[in-house]
Parts: sequence; structure tokens; C-alpha cells
Amino acid sequence: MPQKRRAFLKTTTLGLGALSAGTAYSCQGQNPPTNLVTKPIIISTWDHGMAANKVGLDILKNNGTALDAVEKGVIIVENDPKVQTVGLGGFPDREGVVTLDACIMKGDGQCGSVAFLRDIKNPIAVARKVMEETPHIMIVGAGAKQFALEMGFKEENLLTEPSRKKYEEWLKTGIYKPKINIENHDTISTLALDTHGHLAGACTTSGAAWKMHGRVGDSPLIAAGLFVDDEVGAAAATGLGEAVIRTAGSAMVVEAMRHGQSPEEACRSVCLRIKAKHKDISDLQVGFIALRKDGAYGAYSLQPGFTYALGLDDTHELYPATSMF
Ligand code: SD4
Repeated sequence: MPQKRRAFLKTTTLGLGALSAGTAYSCQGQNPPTNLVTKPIIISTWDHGMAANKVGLDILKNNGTALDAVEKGVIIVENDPKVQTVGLGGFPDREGVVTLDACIMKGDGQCGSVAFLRDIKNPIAVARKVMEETPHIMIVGAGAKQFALEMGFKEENLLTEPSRKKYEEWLKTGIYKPKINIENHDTISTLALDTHGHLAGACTTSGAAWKMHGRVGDSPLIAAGLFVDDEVGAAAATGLGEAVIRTAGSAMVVEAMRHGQSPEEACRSVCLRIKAKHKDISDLQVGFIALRKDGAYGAYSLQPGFTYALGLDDTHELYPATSMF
């Protein structure tokens, strides 16, 4: 593990100690008292979630909405060419084309999504426009690009030189065997609870590197990559999209919380279901984050290595998720 990462990676236990003066809870199988509400709070997948949370938490602390917090937070990661799994600089598909997927959802059920979008670096903002400016929920491919251009988004080349070089290296063998999440940078999913008591979530990705042209994963699919319900909580996924879609992953996490499981238990239940549906999970990674309406949070993944970033009060920390193996 790189030294820099190790330095700010904290265990959940340490994190709880650091937070004990505040009102946050981890969710190791316990439901916190519901009269102690933690808000605002923001939680994101992976190390790059730290950058998203910083922007998002500032918005939340100024009484901004959870919707603005998650959108403006993940845009930071979409704009970062060094993150090769999201937005600008994302790895291309097997034809060398960068195609992006994203969705956004509010706790009242409003949502928007784009998939197989080319040449527009902020799919999450386009997804929000779909939610706010159209009678639809999901727009894909050429139609999504046309809509984005109509909404004033700029067309640009998303294939950066480092990603093109990696693609050319991959072309030498051209073998497609996804090992998603083995390197620690991936899809960004962000969930937030604002001071008004509302939840929102955003999920944005360039998807699986070297995927078939036209392949769409879980990330733009409401219920798979993301689900938010103000009555219960929110959940989002990272990892191999096909496995998440098969179990309607994020919606199932929220439903498990609705039936009384803590956020971490709910994430674990769906990981168990995914395990049961696959003969060999040695190369399969799926991770979930969950945020309950009272501010309780949790995360869980199949394989070790999945990290999540948490922002609340004046604290930003990165934690390793509990994993099955
Ligand atoms: C996909 N779920 O397209 C995305 C990729 C991902 O962590 O989340 N990786 O399958």
C-alpha cells in the first residue's frame, strides 16, 4: 500500500474514537438511537471520495442541499484527468472510445440518468438536467450527447494521453478479463444527508475499462448503482456492474435497511446475495456504501481493499470497508 495512502487511512474503530465527541455512528450491527441525528454528513466511495466530500460538506454546512453537495462533489472527480475511471481521462472501451455513465437521485424519488455518453466530461450534471428539464429519467448515447449540447455543455476529447497509452498497451493482448477495483481508484458514488433532513446520491463512472462498445454497467441504473429514499436511507455501489445489476444492488440495500438492518448489515446482505449468484468470486469485487436517514452509515465489500470517505463536522477521514474475505 503506498505510504501516502496508508498515512490517512484509518480503521473504523480509530475513526469512531476521533468522532466520539460528535454524533456519528458506525454501523457494526447496531442501530444507533434515532433521536440523535447526524447531519449534515457525506459519504463517498474510494480515496477520491475525499476530494468530493470536501466540496460537498462545505455546501452542506452552508445549509445547501444534499443534491447540490453530491453533484458538485463528484464533478471534482469527473474533472480530474488523473482519475482514470471517471469522467475526463477515463479508460476507453475496446474501440478506444471513452463512454460515460451517471445517475443522480433525490430522497423524494426524483432522478435522472445518462449512459453511453461521449465527449461530455460531466455526465452527472447532464443526468441532473435530465431530471430537472425533461419528463424522462434516462437518456443514452447520441441522444444524451445531443441533449447535453442543447443544454450548453461543451464537447471535448475525453481520451487523455496517459489513458490512450494504457489502452495501446492493453491492445497488445486485447484480453478482456475485468479485475475491477483491484487498483484502488474507481467509480465515484456519493451520498449526502443535508441539514434539512433530505438525502441525495450521485454515481458517475467511465465503467469497466476495455468494455465492449455500447456496454452499460450498473452506475447509471437507478436501483442498481444508486437508490435514495428519504423515508429510509440511501445506498450506492462500486465494482463489477453486471453483478450489481443482477441483484438490483442499491435498492436492495435500502430495502434491507427499511426492514431494520443497519447500513453495514444491509450492505453485507446484498454482498452475500451476490456471492450466492456467482460460482467463482475470486476476481469479483463489489462494494456498497449506505447512509440511513438518521445519519448512521456503513459500507461492505466482497474483497478487501475497498475504501470509503466520510465527511462530517470538520472531519474528513478515509476508512477501509469491512469485507467478506
Ligand atoms: C461498472 N460499476 O461500470 C462500474 C464500475 C465500477 O468500481 O464501479 N467500478 O461496472
